Amino acid sequence: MAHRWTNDLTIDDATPQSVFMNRRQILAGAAGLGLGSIAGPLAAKAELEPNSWDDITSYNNFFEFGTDKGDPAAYASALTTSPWSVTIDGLVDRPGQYDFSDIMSEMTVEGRIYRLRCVEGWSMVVPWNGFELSDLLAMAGVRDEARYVAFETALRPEEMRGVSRPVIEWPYVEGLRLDEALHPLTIMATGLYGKPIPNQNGAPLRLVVPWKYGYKSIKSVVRISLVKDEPPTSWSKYSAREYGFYSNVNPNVDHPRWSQAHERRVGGGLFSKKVPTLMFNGYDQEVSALYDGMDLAKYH
Ligand SMILES: Nc1nc2c(c(=O)[nH]1)N[C@H]1C(S)=C(S)[C@@H](COP(=O)(O)O)O[C@H]1N2
Ligand SMILES: [Mo]
Repeated sequence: MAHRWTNDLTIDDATPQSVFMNRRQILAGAAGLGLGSIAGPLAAKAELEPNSWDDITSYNNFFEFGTDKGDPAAYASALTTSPWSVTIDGLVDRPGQYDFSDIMSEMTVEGRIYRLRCVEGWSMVVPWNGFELSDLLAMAGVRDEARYVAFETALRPEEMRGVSRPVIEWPYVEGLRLDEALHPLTIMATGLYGKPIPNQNGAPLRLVVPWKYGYKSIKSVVRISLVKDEPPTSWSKYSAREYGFYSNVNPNVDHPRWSQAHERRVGGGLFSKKVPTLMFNGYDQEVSALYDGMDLAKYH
């Protein structure tokens, strides 16, 4: 619990972020009074208009089920998501295989409306339900030596028709620096529009890191490991020059093969508009302090 606030965020009292922080503290207090978990809508940015359920659940990247945008919606129903457990291991006090329903009984699920910016140049606004990753990590007890968090997606060839092809090296793996993982914007999503998250979006739980390109937000997580060194990630293994470990959304650092200055908002119809991509996907105020003094072109 205590480590949630160690990020050195400089927050002006009038920012939406501080309202959000206060809300969190109120929720934490309510939980302390034995009121259990409280579900409530929470828009990190009130002006965001979410994409429709249909947009969010029919235009997906989940390569374990194929590389076409419609493949996950067509084939991810084959994934058995109950029972489900997440192994939390490495540099933690309480390593183990945590049952998904046991996790849910301990976590406070909230609504978070976040932008999602895919490295391919499209974007959506998604009303997730989920809990803060920091709460899950606190459950396992992060040891002082831990510096990074590694994540792994399930690998089930009998249920995942896409993994017979070596699109990337399976299983899909991702990673965050520990302070990024503990940041209050970083969640494990378990729902969408107040309903359980559909398989194509990463059921039963997937990471969401809204200031990074979408591929960091790894789906259908079965393992979370606290480690000392920067872990390998699927897309860096595929091409480190194109997909770095950090992968922060940055309109000033182009992909070697295309510009990242603009994005196409999915769901805008035939003439969907291109809009400027925002630094850290619009979460600049909340997260830029994490990267103070870092060359963001080098650590892309
Ligand atoms: N395991 C796994 N996680 C994944 C992917 C994937 O192919 N496999 N695709 C990523 C990419 S590229 C994006 S843009 C987002 C898409 O999330 P969505 O389909 O819920 O919009 O999931 C990410 N997480
Ligand atoms: Mo993506």
